[in-house]
Amino acid sequence: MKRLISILSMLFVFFLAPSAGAHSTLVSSNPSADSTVVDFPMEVTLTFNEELLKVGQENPNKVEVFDESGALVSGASVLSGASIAAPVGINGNGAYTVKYRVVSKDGHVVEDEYQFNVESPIAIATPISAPIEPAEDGSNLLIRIVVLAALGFGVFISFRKASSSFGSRPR
Ligand SMILES: [Cu+2]
Repeated sequence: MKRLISILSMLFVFFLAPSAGAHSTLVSSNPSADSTVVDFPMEVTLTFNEELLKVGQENPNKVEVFDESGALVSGASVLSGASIAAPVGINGNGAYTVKYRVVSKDGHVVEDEYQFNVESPIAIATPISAPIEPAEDGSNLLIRIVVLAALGFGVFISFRKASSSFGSRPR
């Protein structure tokens, strides 16, 4: 038994060890790591040294871009052979972090992150924020309560109707 284990472990080392060093590595990216771009990028593209793994229609590979506040600014990742890209919505200057998690052909997960900077001369000084909500005054609150009560009543009535019609359903 001990001998079998040692033979198996030798086979394991012989066949699996070389592939361990052969998993995907990032070859290039756009915007590239630690670079400064003057135009707002429309997407972030990462290119690896080999095709990334795709299981059926499932894409286990992901690239995400975050702004300085940690907010996600990228959309769904699109895999194309050895490249993976994600559309980004960037309209402000600053440092952006690209995080990726990809699966090599050999099944190994490779994940890392890098940063790039955006320094556009046409950047909006203060990023467009969500519209300012009007202060909740008394009448506003009352309207809200009335609407909520009406909604609740409507749900109650339709529920009663549904249950009574169900009860009187002919057999
Ligand atoms: Cu590997």
